Amino acid sequence: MGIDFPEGFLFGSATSAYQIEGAAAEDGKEDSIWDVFCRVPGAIVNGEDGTLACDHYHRYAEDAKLLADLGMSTYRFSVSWPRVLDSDGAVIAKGMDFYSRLVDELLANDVAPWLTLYHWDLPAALPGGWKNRDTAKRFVDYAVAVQEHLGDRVRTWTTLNEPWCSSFLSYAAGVHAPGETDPASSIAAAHHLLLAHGWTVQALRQADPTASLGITLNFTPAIPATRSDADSDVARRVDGTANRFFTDPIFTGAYPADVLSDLGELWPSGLVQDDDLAAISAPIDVLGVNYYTTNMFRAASPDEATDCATPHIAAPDAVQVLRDLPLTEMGWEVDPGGLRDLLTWLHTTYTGPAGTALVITENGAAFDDHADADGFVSDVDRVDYLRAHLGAVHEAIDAGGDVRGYLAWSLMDNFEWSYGYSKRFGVVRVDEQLRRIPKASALWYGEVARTGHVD
Ligand code: GBH
Repeated sequence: MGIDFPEGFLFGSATSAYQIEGAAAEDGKEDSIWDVFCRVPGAIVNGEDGTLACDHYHRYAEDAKLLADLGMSTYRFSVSWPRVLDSDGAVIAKGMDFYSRLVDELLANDVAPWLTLYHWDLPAALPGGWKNRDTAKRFVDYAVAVQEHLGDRVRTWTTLNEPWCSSFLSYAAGVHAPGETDPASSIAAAHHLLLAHGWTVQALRQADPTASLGITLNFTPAIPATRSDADSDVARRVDGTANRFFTDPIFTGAYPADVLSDLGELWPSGLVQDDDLAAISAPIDVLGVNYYTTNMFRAASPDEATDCATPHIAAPDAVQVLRDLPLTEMGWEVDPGGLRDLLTWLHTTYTGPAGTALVITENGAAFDDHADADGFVSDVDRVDYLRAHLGAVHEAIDAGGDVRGYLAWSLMDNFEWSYGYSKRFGVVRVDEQLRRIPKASALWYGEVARTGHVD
């Protein structure tokens, strides 16, 4: 009974710098846009921030051992750009050394380091942030500096985590740093992020042709509530800016025609220059897939008020329709079948033809955890979530998808962006004293990682 993953299938877990490190102003680290955003009254639940977080900056050795104890074969973490380069672009030796020690500690514990260069903590000092094309150039300098220091030991590199969040959620919906609400700016940010990705792939590839390079995208498949033209069209428009806005330029070298036409006048003139799309479509080895849920939409009736803070800039008339599915603490529907269909679509449409592998770089859930008298959390709901999604991954492999690994989000409870510490995604609990206490899900998932078997 149960299922077995192919030999060599990678199991691991993931975190990001701002969500776990703390030490926000230590050893010469400068502000990121998240340090600044957290100071805006009302931006974060309970006014919380990542100043201390899980104190991983000081507990990294313990955390590397924890990963090994749980049987993880790989660990995806991110580097904080303003921790390793100052506002003049010079290397901050102590900050860079932190990541060097972390990598050594992981390797000593037989855990392969998987490095994400950008998980949203842009240096606050960069003028205009991602609205400014120059930020993409600065990103390449940063990436090359990190490669010079860690490239002898880190074999797997992800340029960006979820550029949809760093553009549309950050510059149009205003719920992520820097908290702006201008649709045209969000399009500029998205293009400059893609450009930073493409130029970086070219630069890292040239310096080290043997490294594995990729990008991680968040996918929220959008499906229509009915077969009516209006509902199908609204789902198509959400899917266009949420998903195909990124996959099309990366794998086909062009923005999708329907998205360009939907965005029309919003698209800033002169944004895309000669050779940009050639750089953006530089071949990659791995497409990282972050999947949490699938959303069903219907079109609003003409006089119906919709949420004006929507990041779906081509679909202000989109209304989400909840299905009869269980919800996580985030209010996200649990839909593992959506992950199987997504992987199959990606393999067929984009990654298969390009010879690019798929890895689930994030999947997991927040639930209302309760610790017993010993501090132990028996999170059967999270075990069920992980089991169901691993089953969906296995189905996608059976259907011919080239899926090579699965990384659970997250290794430990951490700073959940605008939700502060109120939402817990960890398979390991972090208590008030910052002690790490594996939950039932960590013990269950560790067994899966060691055996490749899901019960
Ligand atoms: C990831 O973002 C991040 O990479 C990670 O840092 C974070 O901790 C983790 O997920 C958990 O949130 O918003 O109702 O329309 C995921 C961001 C989540 C954005 C799903 C789109 C769609 C559901 N995505 N969301 S909804």
